[in-house]
Amino acid sequence: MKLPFNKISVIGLGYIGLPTAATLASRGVEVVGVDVNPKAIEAINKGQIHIVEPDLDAVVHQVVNAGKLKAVAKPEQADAFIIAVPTPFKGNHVPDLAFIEAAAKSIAPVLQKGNLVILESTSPVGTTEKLANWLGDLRKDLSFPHQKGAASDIRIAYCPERVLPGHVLKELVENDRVIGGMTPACSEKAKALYKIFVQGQCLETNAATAEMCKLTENAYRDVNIAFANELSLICDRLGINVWDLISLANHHPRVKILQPGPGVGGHCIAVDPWFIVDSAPEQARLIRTSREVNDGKPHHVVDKVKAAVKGLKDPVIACLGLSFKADIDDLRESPAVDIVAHLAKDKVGNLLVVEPHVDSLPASLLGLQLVETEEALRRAQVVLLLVNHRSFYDIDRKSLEGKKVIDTRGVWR
Ligand code: SAJ
Repeated sequence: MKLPFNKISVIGLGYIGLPTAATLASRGVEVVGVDVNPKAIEAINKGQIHIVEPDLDAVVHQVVNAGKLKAVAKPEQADAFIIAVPTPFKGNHVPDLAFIEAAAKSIAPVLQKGNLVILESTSPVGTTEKLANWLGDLRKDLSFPHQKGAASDIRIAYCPERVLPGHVLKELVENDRVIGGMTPACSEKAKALYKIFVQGQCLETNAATAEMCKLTENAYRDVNIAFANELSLICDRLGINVWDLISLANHHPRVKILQPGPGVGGHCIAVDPWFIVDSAPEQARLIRTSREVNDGKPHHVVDKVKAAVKGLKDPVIACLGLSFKADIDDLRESPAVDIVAHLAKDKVGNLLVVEPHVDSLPASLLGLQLVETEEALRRAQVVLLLVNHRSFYDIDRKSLEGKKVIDTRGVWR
């Protein structure tokens, strides 16, 4: 089968870029990955990976050995460019587009007539238009969709990723994809690219709707988690078991409440809703409040621990779980880490930390003890469960007897 693109360049080889590059390469396309991190380049060119994602190492190993994927520091000519760089926010929750701008500057010199440029990074509405403008300013010899519409030399589209960390390789292929071309011709070309590996539907729309769609998906989840977290605060006040309550309410055929927790972590759900708030601050009231409710939850947990240790002499506290969600080893942007760090800073007892998925503690928890579950439970008077790892469900309830238990995930409800 002849592929519609012979050579594709992926800018940014992180949690999205590397799996995308490897998947494209596994379909026979020549893929050049570009990254600013020399360690990432070195690892990938050896057929290894620098991030944690199940099964990705085997695919990268195979495509690098087959000569289909290589990593470089500076972009070279290609038929299509996929930009998958981070979009963090600055102080005051304002989105920072510096990485996208740097990516645009790096590909501008190698762009050729007929090229397709796709932005995948989570972005505020209007970013694809900005990207087109940055490229247009640097390459006056080429025409872009915002200048020439369907007749443009370069096609540009916004196509967000929506894969769940831990299931990336499967979801990249199976999930439906939103394709937001700056013109219908741009969408058509981008769709041809995704059809190389996507089995789900490729749904065409415009760039602004596609940008908003990505933000909406994560804001929807954040608002729904905030509802559950707010319920947990109300139930604490009223002396009701929130887990039983939600389970009962969810028997209603049209009610599906999510689960409360110690707060919302990860790199997406706690960030993306702010991009909507920044774009429409007066209208995005519910979205902003949900962020505040979810960001407030770790403080509520810290207060509960402080109340639990009152009156105890030299209290020992077992903190179970550090990752931002269950059964992964990713500790970044984790409310569990923040809670333990806060307890340590305020010197709330002797903290024993349990995290079965890591061998060492992150920098913010240096000085604390990382121990096995059994030891922590044996020594502690207070047990604080922060992550619903599968192994914690197996804990013998007898080992909790006589201890004060704060279960933020409903594992022992
Ligand atoms: N959480 C709860 N209660 C719940 C569900 C989740 O407290 O009922 C917490 C988790 O513990 C975690 C946080 O929310 O701290 C986020 O976890 P998650 O599993 O909801 O989502 P992520 O961040 O791993 O991935 C999300 C996904 N988006 C949606 O489900 C709408 C994923 O599909 C996106 O691709 C990803 O963000 C992204 O890259 O944007």
